[in-house]
Amino acid sequence: EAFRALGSRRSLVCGEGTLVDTVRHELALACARYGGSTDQPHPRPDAPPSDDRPAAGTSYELVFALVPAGLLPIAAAAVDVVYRRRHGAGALGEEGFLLARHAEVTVVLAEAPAGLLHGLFHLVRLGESAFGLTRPMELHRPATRLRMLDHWDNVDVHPVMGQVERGYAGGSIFWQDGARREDLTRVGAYGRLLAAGGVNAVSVNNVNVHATEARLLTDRLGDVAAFADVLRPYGIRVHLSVSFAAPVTLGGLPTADPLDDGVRGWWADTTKQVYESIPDFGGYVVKADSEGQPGPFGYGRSHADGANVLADALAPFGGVVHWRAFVYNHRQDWRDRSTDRARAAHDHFAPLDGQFRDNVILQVKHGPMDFQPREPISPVIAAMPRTRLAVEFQVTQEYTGQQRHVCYLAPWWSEVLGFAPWGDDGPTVAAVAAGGPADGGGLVAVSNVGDDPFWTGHPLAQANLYAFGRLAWDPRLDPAAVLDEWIELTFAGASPGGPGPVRRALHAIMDDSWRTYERYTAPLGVGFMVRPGHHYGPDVDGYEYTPWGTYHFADRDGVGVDRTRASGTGFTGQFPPPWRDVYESIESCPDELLLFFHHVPYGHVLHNGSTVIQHIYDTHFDGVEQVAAMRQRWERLAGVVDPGVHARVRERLDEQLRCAEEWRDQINAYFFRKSGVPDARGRRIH
Ligand code: BDP
Repeated sequence: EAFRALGSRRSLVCGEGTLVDTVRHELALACARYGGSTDQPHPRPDAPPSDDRPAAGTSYELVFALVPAGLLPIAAAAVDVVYRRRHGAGALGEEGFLLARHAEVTVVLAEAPAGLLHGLFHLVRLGESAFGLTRPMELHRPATRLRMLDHWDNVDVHPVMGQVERGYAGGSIFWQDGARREDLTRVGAYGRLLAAGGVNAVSVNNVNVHATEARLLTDRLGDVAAFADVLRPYGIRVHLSVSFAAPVTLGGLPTADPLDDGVRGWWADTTKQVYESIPDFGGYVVKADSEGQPGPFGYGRSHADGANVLADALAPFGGVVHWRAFVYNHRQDWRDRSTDRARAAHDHFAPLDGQFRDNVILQVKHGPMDFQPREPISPVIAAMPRTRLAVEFQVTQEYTGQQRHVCYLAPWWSEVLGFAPWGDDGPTVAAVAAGGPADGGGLVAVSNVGDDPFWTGHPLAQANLYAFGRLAWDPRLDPAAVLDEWIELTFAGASPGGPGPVRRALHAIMDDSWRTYERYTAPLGVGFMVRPGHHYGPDVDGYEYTPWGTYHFADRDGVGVDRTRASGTGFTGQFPPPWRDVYESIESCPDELLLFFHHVPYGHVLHNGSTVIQHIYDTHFDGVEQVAAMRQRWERLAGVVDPGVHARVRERLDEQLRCAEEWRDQINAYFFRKSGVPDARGRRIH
């Protein structure tokens, strides 16, 4: 339905290449459905390309064209002049496009085929308004070149993690019971879905590389090539997670030491073969020396040594290695207060700045811990000016309700991307990921998609997938506006009462849902009060006396982790000014991160005027009430949205309410018992 405005028009597509064919194909499908027509110029074999003309006498309403091929039969030349004056030639790049409305024709111009594809989806978003009487010219190009989704999908079903590690949407779309899926229709549809949001790279297997997945690099490479074939028409490159130990486990070498010549040769040969079957292969993703994965530490080498050997193998083919910075000791002694997991990535990587090859992208989780609903940004982001950094998000809702809870994450990502690590006058996190004059590392996220009929288990979790792509394309977009786009595209025409009621209800349910989730779970940035292992639902002390480095230190007097330089782990010192001082001081530390940085008494008064303990009680009661209100709101959409979608969301909201009550009761009771402080408003705390 979202294609109606395009599909009902007379359109012309000029240009060649796989992605231009995709645009043509999309338009043809839409026209077949909505009565429009699509054409392409008929080149005369003897004429130079600039003389190509569409059939005489046809007037088009929509034109897609590659410039400078300049096939336009309309006054696009004028458009072109204006565009060049404003932006200079070459401003569109590989994926950018220009949208103009001239003499009742809507024109999309691009310098490369991918630009036309992105222009197509932009028009789909605009719908009828792309054909309005007046439209100012728009120039679009992505903020970052690499916008990638990582799949934590296993080829073999893992005994604990299943087919998809941290997957909440059924099985893998790529793999089933140890093999590649025969029918890749859904993978193709996924490519289309991702292109519509702006994603252009996908890694198809888990970062925890088990024995079968390791072989995707060699004798099972054909599987990866098959995915690449299906995703290519949507401009999506395939990447692969590889094991650092591959030279030993697959190559039969005695060592995987990155400085060993045999090892270097093995990576070079193996990579060459990869490019022989997948010429546009994106590159490798590596989780090394992390949570049991092999890495350079095993050979007394640094992570720069490790990453560079893979980078050298990829460089001749234009590939990149995404090297993850998620390196920490997961077997630490919880009695030893001097080890701080939050410090680990910076301790390991900051000293290596400047030592990585240009095609190494250091992939840094946005927070220093692990995708909690609230964390400061990772100080690594501000510590490596001579390294290409990618910022990693988690679209799959491991710690944010596992796609049983509504939790629209774009406001959170937007806050992170807009954060200025060096203070208001300095660059933002988004600017670091985008890079300076040279390319940055871009944005990466763990996907939330599976073989579930709604793609994401919770139908409303699709909005997170879409929003990630859109924010990766343009980090300055307003999350509420992105949600609006998603609602419009997803529910267009689906409701008898028009889109108005659906839109209002979904904004009411989703806009603030991340903060609602934060309210009823672990308080004030302390994180990790989840059930160990699967990470769903509350467990107040589940991680407190474990080796994972995830503590809250609640006792009878107070709660929180002292990460100050003055008396704690010194983590605040990893930030540049002004944040190192803002976080260090209990007076200036933002409320929502107070317990991440400080251990405070329960009676400590927050900036919002409440004590810590009263804030915990209040937010937990409020959070549950807000979930109850979401549920009521959704009830009123019965008969307005598709019954299948309605039933699925209703069932999830019931569970969300049950779980939110469980969180409220356990968190409040726990802190009441620790502190002995009653609720000032006299509510019942179990
Ligand atoms: C953690 C997940 C774990 C992943 C790990 C990672 O619990 O399953 O393997 O992140 O990012 O959040 O490697």
